[in-house]
Amino acid sequence: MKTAITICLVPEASRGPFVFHDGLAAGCRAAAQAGFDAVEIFPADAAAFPSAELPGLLQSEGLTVAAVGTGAGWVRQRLSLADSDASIRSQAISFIASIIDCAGEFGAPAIIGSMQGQVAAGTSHEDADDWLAEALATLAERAARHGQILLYEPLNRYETNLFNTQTAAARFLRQHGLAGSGIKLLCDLFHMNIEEVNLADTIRGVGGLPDGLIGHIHWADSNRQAMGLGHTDSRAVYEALEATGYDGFLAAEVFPLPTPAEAARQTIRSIQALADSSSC
Ligand code: LER
Ligand code: MN
Repeated sequence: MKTAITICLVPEASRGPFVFHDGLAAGCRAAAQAGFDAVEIFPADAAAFPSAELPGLLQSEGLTVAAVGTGAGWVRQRLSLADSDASIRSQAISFIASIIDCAGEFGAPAIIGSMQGQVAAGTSHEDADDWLAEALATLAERAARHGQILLYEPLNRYETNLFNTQTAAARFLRQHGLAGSGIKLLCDLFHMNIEEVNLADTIRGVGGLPDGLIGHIHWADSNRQAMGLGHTDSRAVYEALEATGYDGFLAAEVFPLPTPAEAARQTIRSIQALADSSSC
């Protein structure tokens, strides 16, 4: 498995669960210094995506891009894929599509987390599911043009009422014929700690056969700090991921606590210890 760490480029999300908030160059330097393979970038929008600056930084620091977040469309513009207003849904799709294009240039997938939105009052769950499914199909097609998957991230109950568990999200993807369409699940261990009965069992369930739906991991402890600073059984999670054959990223989407550098070092330590003692 490969390691990644988050860089937030959005001032409005300065208190969000991202490790580095001091710009792209400083974030890449710190990521490389801590020993990460890749960065996960949270841009304000496609226009602000650092397409010009990024290649040089990746090359000089020996990094790749693991994934690109789209949540700023929700944070800054309140756009979402499940909005009952079709024109908002369409703006949300365009917002994400243009980020998919930016991410695709760097060989990375985009993440749909907060941008999925919620079932609004007065809207049926069924309608919201259909809107979300339609949007995901369109966006997966866009991602496929770049040879990329699209990452769909179930969130905890305080952030969405669409799908809170990985199993419910997997069922939704399968029911809408999306499971084989290049859409994969992002398993954020923080959200899962709130919602799942057992993290490892869930991972084995959605990541194993028949469709191997896990595409990315947000490697966060139970309190959304770096792994090892909360009470998640990281070994059980890691072994479950290995059992499914997962070889993607473990990306630290965590608070920069006690400091960004220490959260980065702790994340690397947590993964290294598991990798060193792994039988594979
Ligand atoms: C939000 O809580 C989250 O986990 C992000 O990855 C979604 O954009
Ligand atoms: Mn997440």
